[in-house]
Amino acid sequence: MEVVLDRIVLREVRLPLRTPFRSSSGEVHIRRVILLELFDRDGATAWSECVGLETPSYLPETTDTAWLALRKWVLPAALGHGFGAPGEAAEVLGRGIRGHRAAIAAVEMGIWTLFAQKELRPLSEVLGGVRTRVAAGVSLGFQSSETVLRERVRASASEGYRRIKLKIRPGQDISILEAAREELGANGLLMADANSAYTLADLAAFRAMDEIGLLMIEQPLEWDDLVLHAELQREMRTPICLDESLLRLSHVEAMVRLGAGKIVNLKPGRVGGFGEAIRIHDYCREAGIPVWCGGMLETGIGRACNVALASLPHFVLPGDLSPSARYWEEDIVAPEWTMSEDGFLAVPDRPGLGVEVDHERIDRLTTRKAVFEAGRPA
Ligand code: OSB
Ligand code: MG
Repeated sequence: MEVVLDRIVLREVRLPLRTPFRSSSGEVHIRRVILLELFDRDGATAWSECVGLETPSYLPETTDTAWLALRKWVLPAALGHGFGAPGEAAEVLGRGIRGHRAAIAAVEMGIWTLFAQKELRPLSEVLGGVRTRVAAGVSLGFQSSETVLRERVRASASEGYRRIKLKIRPGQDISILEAAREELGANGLLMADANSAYTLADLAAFRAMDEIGLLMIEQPLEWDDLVLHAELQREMRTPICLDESLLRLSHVEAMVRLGAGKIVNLKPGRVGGFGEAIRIHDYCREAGIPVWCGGMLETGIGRACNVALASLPHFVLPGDLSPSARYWEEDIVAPEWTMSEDGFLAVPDRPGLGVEVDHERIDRLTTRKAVFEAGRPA
């Protein structure tokens, strides 16, 4: 089996979130997403999604920088190349490129999906997945009041979510976490994500959080730090989980060596694609580091990729994997992603992504489009 891409279509679509998502790294009202359509020489096609956000408030890469990196460097490396196996893609696409992991990942993940499509196998199976369903958690942004937050926490628990994550920042942390703990009871899985809003000077707040019985605290300190996280972890019982600081396997290895964290939030789009995500998964399994699948407010296309990845054996904690209706009035895939009453998303057992992509709706949502072909300068 070989994949040779002879055409890739880039589209930018704008999809309004049902409710704005507020974190310490800003607000998202409308998701500006790059979608890719990959065409194999033999006629097979696959869709993929780039996770870059509109602003560089989470990581440096954005929708616009990803478009540029795709057009100038990643697509020229991808088009016309003969891929003998999907595991070869990351090296070929990323050669000579520092950073731009989301741009690289978008094509890399599309190539895995294309292999799955051509082999008539579910993407999850091609990745090495073993689960038929994956546990869902919800990531709740800042709410207008503590009353509203309590309602959201209660509603999320009764919808079935198996873990609740609250965004926090200095001044909006202890009280909302205590409120959520009260709503969930002592045994409910509760965690916090700071998106780098704190420094080591906030030790008093961390000490107070240590009393709330959090499953973990995600990325409390700088987005590119490991050393200070190691200092903080020595001061806290609550496990630190890293997100922004982990852009490839070597960062995860450094986290473990330094003691900078005990849990990994794994997003394939953040680490350059499925190949690197699988290497991190395998390393963490060996090292005894729990892994869970993070989210980037994906459409149904990126969600299919996350669900497939989360079916691997060492995804041992619920992911940020909510159903379509938590984000969108209407998703761009059919069937939409739904969650069972006990908080699971089913892993599709159909070939490729396992969901149908709504081309017409995507065309209506498209704000820019560009076609790239092998052997033709862009
Ligand atoms: O820090 O995990 C994060 C969304 C966008 C960017 C970064 C993050 C998030 C979330 C939302 O927490 C997770 C989701 O997709 O539901
Ligand atoms: Mg995070």
